[in-house]
Amino acid sequence: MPNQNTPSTAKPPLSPKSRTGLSQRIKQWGKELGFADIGITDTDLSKYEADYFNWIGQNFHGEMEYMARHGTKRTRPNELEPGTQSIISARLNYLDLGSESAIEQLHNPEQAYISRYALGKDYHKLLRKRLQLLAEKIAEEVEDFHYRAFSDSAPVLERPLAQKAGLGFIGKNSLIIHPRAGSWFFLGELYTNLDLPVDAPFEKQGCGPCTACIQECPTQAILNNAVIDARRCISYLTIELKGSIPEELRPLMGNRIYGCDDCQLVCPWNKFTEDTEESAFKASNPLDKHQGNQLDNQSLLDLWQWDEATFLKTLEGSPIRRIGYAQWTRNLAVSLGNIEFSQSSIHSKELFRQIIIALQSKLNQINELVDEHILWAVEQLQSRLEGLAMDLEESELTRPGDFEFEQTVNPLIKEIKPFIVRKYYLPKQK
Ligand code: B12
Ligand code: SF4
Ligand code: SF4
Repeated sequence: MPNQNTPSTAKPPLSPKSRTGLSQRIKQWGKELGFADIGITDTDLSKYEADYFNWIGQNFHGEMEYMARHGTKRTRPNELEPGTQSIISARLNYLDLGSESAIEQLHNPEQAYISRYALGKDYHKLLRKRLQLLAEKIAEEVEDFHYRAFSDSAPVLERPLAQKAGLGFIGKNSLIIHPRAGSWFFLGELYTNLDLPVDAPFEKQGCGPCTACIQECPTQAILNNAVIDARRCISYLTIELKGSIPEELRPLMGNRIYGCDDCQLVCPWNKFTEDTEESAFKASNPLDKHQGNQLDNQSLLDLWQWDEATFLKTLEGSPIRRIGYAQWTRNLAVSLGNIEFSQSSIHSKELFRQIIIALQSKLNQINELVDEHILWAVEQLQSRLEGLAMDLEESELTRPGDFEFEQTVNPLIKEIKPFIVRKYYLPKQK
């Protein structure tokens, strides 16, 4: 295991008593460094190994080839870092309770919905740096301390490790949930060569009879045993999938252009969500200092106007930049194609036309993949325009007292996803 630190002076090996004292101090230091919680566990993930390979075997990882690439390194920490004895698992809150209401954005088809974890700066480096600071504290006390810090950056089974370290239970949405803090946090780990006392795993599964996330998932990606078919998950479709988004799933994505939060928004445990203390994760964190853009309140059409230079400059430091301009444009095209208006038909017709012109202005500019999604979006809007024209004709024929047309509208139409999230659980905004 590479030693990422350089201990200065020689110190005697730790006694059992001082190991317990050290683990308590690690937790204290973790809190001082801003982690919401720290737990310690060993390297035995045998209980989860079969589940993991069943998931891969069913191809639920889709095109995330890196999920299958590392053999048993993910489920056997010593194969990733020989000499690992204890794993320190940490969680860091990211939800900015001061940001624009997620539900209002989701319910407004003209607005762009960006997953709450991506409203501020990229978490990967931030978490690893913070873990490194924790490791440096440990190194001041322990001779021959070896470690490696991870956060979504290597073949590590982060959720099972967090559950074993007592940070929360694995919900039916597959996320780690703490009954007093919900699920809006990132996970990170220190693999260490220390033999520390382990914490009790979080044994109680807290979902009970609730199935809200399974029912509300717009694409029905959650199988009822806490297993996600990533190929259907909007997070995968918008971030991980590089190619063409399956046509049958496009209408279900609604206005979600980067990631998806529905299975957290509907989770009752999230009424206990803690506000993030990290300024880097605040939506008000100006990603581009010159423009002060906030990603929690942007319209699809405004984002569509960005050229590649604006995309790269504005999203400096944001995780969104990783998907690149072409994929960003692909996602926006799908959401523009999903727009439905509730205003008067004449108003809608005008807006549809504007959007079609905006979409067509980017044809033949980026690549064939983007063009294919633009053409799909234009087709959707055109067919809706034709529908509106028919509605207009029908309403001209409708005389006062003639409600026949209204009555034949399917009452379930109001329940059609993707814009409807029936209930959600977040603490009141500050
Ligand atoms: C691949 C991946 C994805 C994929 C696949 C999701 C998935 N559920 O597997 C996609 C792109 C869809 C995705 C989406 C999201 N992700 Co993601 N993702 C990962 C990643 C890189 C690997 C996860 C993995 O190993 N999946 C494979 C499955 C099989 O493993 P697993 O879900 O952990 O399942 C094991 C256990 O749940 C267990 N298990 C389940 N039920 C039971 C029951 C029993 C009895 C037992 C014994 C075991 C057991 O067995 C499984 C196999 O070992 C991790 C980072 C990491 N390295 O771990 C982040 C991670 C899981 N993602 C994270 C986040 C935040 C998200 C999103 C919320 C982002 C967003 N807003 O768009 C969504 C949420 C979607 C969802 N409901 O999962 C966070 C989760 C934090 C948390 N509180 O749990 C992580 C940990 C990243 C981080 N460092 O913070 N993600
Ligand atoms: S992130 Fe969205 S699409 Fe993915 S499982 Fe959760 S609700 Fe479903
Ligand atoms: S929404 Fe309900 S079923 Fe889903 S994770 Fe939360 S408590 Fe569990």
